[in-house]
This record gives sequence, structure tokens and C-alpha cells, in this order.
Amino acid sequence: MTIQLDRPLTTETIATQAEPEPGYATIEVRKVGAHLGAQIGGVVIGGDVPPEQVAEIKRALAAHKVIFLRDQHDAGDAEQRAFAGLLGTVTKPHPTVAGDGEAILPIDSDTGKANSWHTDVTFVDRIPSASLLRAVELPPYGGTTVWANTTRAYESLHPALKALVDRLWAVHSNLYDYAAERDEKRIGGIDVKEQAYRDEFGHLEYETEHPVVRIHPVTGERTLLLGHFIRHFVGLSGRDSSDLFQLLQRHVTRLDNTVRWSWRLGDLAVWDNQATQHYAVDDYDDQHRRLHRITLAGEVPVSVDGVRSSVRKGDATHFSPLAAVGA
Ligand SMILES: O=C(O)CCC(=O)C(=O)O
Ligand SMILES: [Fe+2]
Repeated sequence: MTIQLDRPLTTETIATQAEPEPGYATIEVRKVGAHLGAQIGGVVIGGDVPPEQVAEIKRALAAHKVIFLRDQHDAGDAEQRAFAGLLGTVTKPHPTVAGDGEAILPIDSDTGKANSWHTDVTFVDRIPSASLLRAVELPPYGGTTVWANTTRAYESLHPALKALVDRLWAVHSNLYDYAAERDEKRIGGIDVKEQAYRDEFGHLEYETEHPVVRIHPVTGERTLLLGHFIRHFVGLSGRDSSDLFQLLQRHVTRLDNTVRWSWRLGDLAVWDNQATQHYAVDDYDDQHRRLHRITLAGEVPVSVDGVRSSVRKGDATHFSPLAAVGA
């Protein structure tokens, strides 16, 4: 098949030497890693991306779990938001953080660094289906982001471990790291802006019980739902929870199961927040780094037995509507 694109990828914009994948008529899809990650060419983000391209971008996202669009230099917040609206239903910036009040959550090194493995906003029932992150200001070195494939992590488990996690539930909370916070305050290791952000992050308390294995609403695959918002597994002691959490996270975050992206200005990354975790590498010293994030509404997770997650504390209806089933 010959693909006719308005803006084909040039050698300068290609982050991968891979040939375009067959099966796409309106975009170029090139793998960045074996197990997840693809670069998408031929798209100019904004509100007028044609429906055929939107459908193919969604298909590429489901297949590759994180996709990267380069050289979107003309795109600002408005184009990012309009494009997000074509892929799904845009949520408020965050359940507890105001952001721009509409849709954008600034990810700014002045207020914190997400250098801990997580899936976004898992402490509410309606976990976002996807996140769109656009580079705004980048440090001259470092500051990459790494994603891991939680579906492949599940598939790689021994059948006995699968049987264990298939029945296991976990409590997720936004107030996940109190002890560390207190220690940092005591030893004076956290600055004012960062503390203000943490206070805003924790000003409402959310707690939700999720299955450790959920059925992906689009692909139907089983996928691990873990990450740093977990407090403990239901019915397990803190110590057992911690050991089991480390074991499972080790499978998720094996380097072979990840893809790492070196950001350039003009980059937009979109990830399937129902099949990945991510980690922002803090290796750029005190230099400023800022990206803008938008999340898309998701469904309440469903376990392998068909049981939905349940809220223990907090109401997330102001943050996000529930996505239509299978969206
Ligand atoms: O800073 C990054 O690269 C990612 C931060 C993050 O966790 C997010 O945008 O959800
Ligand atoms: Fe995140």
C-alpha cells in the first residue's frame, strides 16, 4: 500500500528506523519498541483531524499503548485540547488539582517530579482511559519518560501467579506517601512550591478498591492495575502487601517491557492509561521542565469475574464523566 500523506515523516523527525506498519491508510505508524510504543506520522493535531485519521490513531493507540507525534510546533493548549476531544471525552485537569480550571494539568518540575511508576489517577473509580502530554519547556539533557506495558506484564506471569492476582484487589489512594512526606518536611528537603502542590493534591481524600487484574474495555485483554497509588492489597497485611507489590511491579517495569522517549519541543505523547504505567526520569538537575497534560474519561474497571471497582472515599463526578462502554 502507498500512503499519501500531507506531511510525511522526514529523516529528521523520525525517532525510529522502522518501516511504516502495513494496515494504515491515512497515517504512518512506526514501532519505537518491540512491546509498546510507536511514532505516528502524517497528523497535524487540532480540531480538524479527519475522522478516518482519528479512527486510525485510536487503533494505533490500542495496538501500541503509547504513541508519539513529533513536530507539532504550531500546537498550543487549544489544539491539544481540540485533538483530545476527538479521541475521547476530556476530563477536568485532575480530581484535586485545579490546573487551568478547564482541561490542562501542568506537569512542572517546580512543583514536583513524577519519578515513580504509576498509572494516572488510579485513586478514583473512573480511571482516565488515556493521557495526552505535550512538551512545553525541556531541559537541555535528561528528562525522558518511560512507559511499561501492563498487559504484557500480566501475560508474562507464571500461571500460578496469574491465578493469585486474578482474585486480588487493591486499595488505591491519593494520600499514598505520607511517611516520606513527613520525613522530607522534617529534614527540610522539600521547597515551598512543591509543598503547596502536595497540599493541593491531598486536600480531598480519595480511596478506591480496584481489581489487580482488569479487563481492558477496548482490547478485552487482561491487564495489571498497580502503580504508586496502591496502599495495600485487600485482606493482606502491610508487609505482605509490600512484598507482593514489589514482585508484581518488578514484572511490569522490567526494562524489556518498556519504551523510553527523549522529548523534543513539538512532541505530543498519548498513552493508553488502561494498559500502561509510566515514570518521568529525574536526571536533569534543577533545570526547568514543563509539559501540559490532558486526560480522557475512562470506565470503572471490571475484574475477571465481572465485578466493578468500588469507591471507599471521595466523589469523582466533578472530575470526569464515565466513558461510554468500550470507548
Ligand atoms: O513528566 C513526565 O514526563 C510525565 C509526568 C506524569 O506522570 C504525567 O504526565 O502523568
Ligand atoms: Fe502520570
